[in-house]
Amino acid sequence: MRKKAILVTGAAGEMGHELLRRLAAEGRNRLLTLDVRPLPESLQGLEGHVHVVGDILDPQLLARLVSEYEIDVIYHLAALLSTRAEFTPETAHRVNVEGTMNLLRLAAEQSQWRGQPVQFLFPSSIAIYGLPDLESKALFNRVREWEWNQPRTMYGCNKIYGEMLGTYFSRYYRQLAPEQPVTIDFRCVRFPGLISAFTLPSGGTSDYGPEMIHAAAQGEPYACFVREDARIPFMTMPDAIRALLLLAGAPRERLSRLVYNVTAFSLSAGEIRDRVQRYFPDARITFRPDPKRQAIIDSWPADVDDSMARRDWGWEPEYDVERAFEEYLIPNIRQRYGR
Ligand code: AKB
Repeated sequence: MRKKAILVTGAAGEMGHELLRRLAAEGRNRLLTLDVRPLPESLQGLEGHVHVVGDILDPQLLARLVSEYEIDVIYHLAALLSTRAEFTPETAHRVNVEGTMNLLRLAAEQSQWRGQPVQFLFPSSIAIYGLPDLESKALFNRVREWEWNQPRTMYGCNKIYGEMLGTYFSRYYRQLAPEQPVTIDFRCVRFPGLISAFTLPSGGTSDYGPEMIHAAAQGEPYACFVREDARIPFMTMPDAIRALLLLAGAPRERLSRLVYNVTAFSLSAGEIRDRVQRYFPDARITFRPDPKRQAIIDSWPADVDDSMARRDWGWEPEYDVERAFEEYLIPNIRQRYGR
């Protein structure tokens, strides 16, 4: 008899950290997590939880998981982020595209075995957008899901293809086969830059936001790699996980799309500096733009329109910019660094 499990890939990463805490707090204790790294100590020992150190590109490992577990929900978080992916685009393609394809195939197989849908949650990103210049960025201020889908990074290309693959698997996979079609209940959220009080990002291009806040709290100088006026949307990590879980829990018939924008607030790098200095007046923040990373940020929208998510599944961030700093980021970060 196979054991029922919720599979979380990329579980040792920033999103995995918050998702596991949240799922465990909800008493969902049949978690099967997968990552190339062991889990951080703080996440070890969750009741009923099995962590596997391994690669989503390893077919034997995935086959073993399928033989041991009946997986009915997959949170596929594993990915190489936008900056790191530019240094190793082929590896990024393997992890972000082939890895996603492997997981979708696993979901299809599971759904056939079970004779029931497997839910597949996929975090996408504002990196799937690509505005050609700053004039367009100013003009098309809050982009909707179907606008400007012209990414300029490998990660953005991988993510938009992941959205398409998920949609294909959900609606058309084996559409001409004689047997019953497989059913994958694919649901996707396009996230803005995410900021956690408890973990630091690595390999992303929106990293300057969280890095600036964490550096100030540690009393360290920070040279921001984008201009003061560089603006993109952001969200706190708890809101990001809330969005994923809300979407996962929404009745299927309420969803008019498979891919949704979500956001909480839009800030320029200079505005983040100003907010940080309110709490840490001695913060030493300078701006030393890296033209290449700046160009990536310039291609991402200043804000996104998330009205579809609000309408279809009641999305609303808990943390607007004021609450994000005042109630979540600053107190928790102060405590973390003892300042
Ligand atoms: C990155 O910067 O690559 C990510 C993202 C916006 O998806 N944080």
